[in-house]
Amino acid sequence: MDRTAQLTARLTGRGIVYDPLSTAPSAASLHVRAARVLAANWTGTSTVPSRHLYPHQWSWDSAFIAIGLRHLSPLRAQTELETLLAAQWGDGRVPHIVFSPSVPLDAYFPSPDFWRSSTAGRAAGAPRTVQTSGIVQPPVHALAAWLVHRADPGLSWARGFLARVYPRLAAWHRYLLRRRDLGGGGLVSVVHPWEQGMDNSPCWDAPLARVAPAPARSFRRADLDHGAPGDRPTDLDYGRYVRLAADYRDGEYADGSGEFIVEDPSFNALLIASEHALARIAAELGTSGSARHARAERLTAVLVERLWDDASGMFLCRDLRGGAIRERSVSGLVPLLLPGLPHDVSGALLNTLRGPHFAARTGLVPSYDLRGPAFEPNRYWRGPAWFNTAWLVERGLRAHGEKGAADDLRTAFLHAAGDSGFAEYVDPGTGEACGAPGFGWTAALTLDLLHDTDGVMETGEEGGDRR
Ligand code: 9WN
Repeated sequence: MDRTAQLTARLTGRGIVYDPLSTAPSAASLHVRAARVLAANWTGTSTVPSRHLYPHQWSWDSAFIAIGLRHLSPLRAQTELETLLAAQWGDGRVPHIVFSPSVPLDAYFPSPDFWRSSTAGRAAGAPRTVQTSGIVQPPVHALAAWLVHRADPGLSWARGFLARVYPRLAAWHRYLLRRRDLGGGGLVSVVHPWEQGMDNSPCWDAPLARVAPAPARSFRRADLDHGAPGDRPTDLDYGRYVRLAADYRDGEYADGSGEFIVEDPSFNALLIASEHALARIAAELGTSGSARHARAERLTAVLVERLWDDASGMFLCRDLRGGAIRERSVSGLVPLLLPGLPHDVSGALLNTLRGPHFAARTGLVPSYDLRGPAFEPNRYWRGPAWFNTAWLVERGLRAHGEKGAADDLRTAFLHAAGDSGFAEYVDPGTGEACGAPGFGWTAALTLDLLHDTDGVMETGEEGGDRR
């Protein structure tokens, strides 16, 4: 056997798909380098997104990280999710940050003394022994739990993993569906831009404009100690984030009265995908998942009814205090993940992805409309390409049988991730690294795309579009 054949056999044996004609040694070295990032960011019970910029556990980061970790260590992947879920509040919410007590207070702002979860969150059932934030992030967790279980069912059964996480995941979805349907139309609302995860997207400019910023002298940003100001949100946006979070805290984290209430396509699509996953978990545990699958199908129909926009060929956000939001962001493409979309909707989404607003030179997906008035290639969620959203779109393309486009996006992802040193995000035109290096989900999802090339997300009951 020659060297190439030996390498191919070795990688194939480890579940890495290796194409000797294109990316010869890079698949192996990418795997090793990505694993090193995850080892460096591992705290013993969870993984930080970045040692310096984000030194605690973040909710949707942990879900994406677990999806990648399952290829390295299913035990670590299970532990990652269990650590997060252990910080769940009594009302079912899974907090967006679980603070590490060993990290100095001034390492990240807003810190535990800002959120005051164990006092201000008492009525909502915040845990007493661990400090958390009081807002949430997108519900990718049931999807992650299902994929982690499937990576090593033997270990999962032996540890009772699914039986332990299922009630917590069910309570999490219940919180969202019952307490966060603030528009009364069936979809879940976010009450802070950090909840949606794409913090300073131009989609929030109009709803945020109504919010009086907290005075600049009332807080100190820690992010600028580690990130370039040109890559990060502006001080004005930060002041508004702080005001919204402080108001929510001062209202004891009760839902419904805040100034920022938005229905977002990506957040809801991830809930739907996770509800399908929860149905599969239920079935695996011996109870019927069909009611959950049916609910996920109903939610898909509501998502289309409330947020689909024919004119732009994608989903748009809805500001419940102000009306339609016309900005196009990658959030409106994420529902491609759902196999149960009407055929004309998925077809239009595919066209939009290939069209002038989202077809970037690197082959990645920009976070915001390349032709939009607010586009900035380096600033956080106002244009740069992020790896979690690329992964979601890649899985969506596969779910809709678009193998060629999915393969191209996968190749672009792996090149950009490796070349950028697993950056937090990159310029969508040049691939230039931005934000934090050695970023958790970039490394984890690199591993996932190296190992899981057929992308079986199992996000529907049987899969396939509705005609
Ligand atoms: C606020 C951790 C998080 C991600 C978010 C990303 C960024 C935090 C920040 O980092 O948000 O939650 O301080 O900017 O926008 O998606 O989960 O990686």
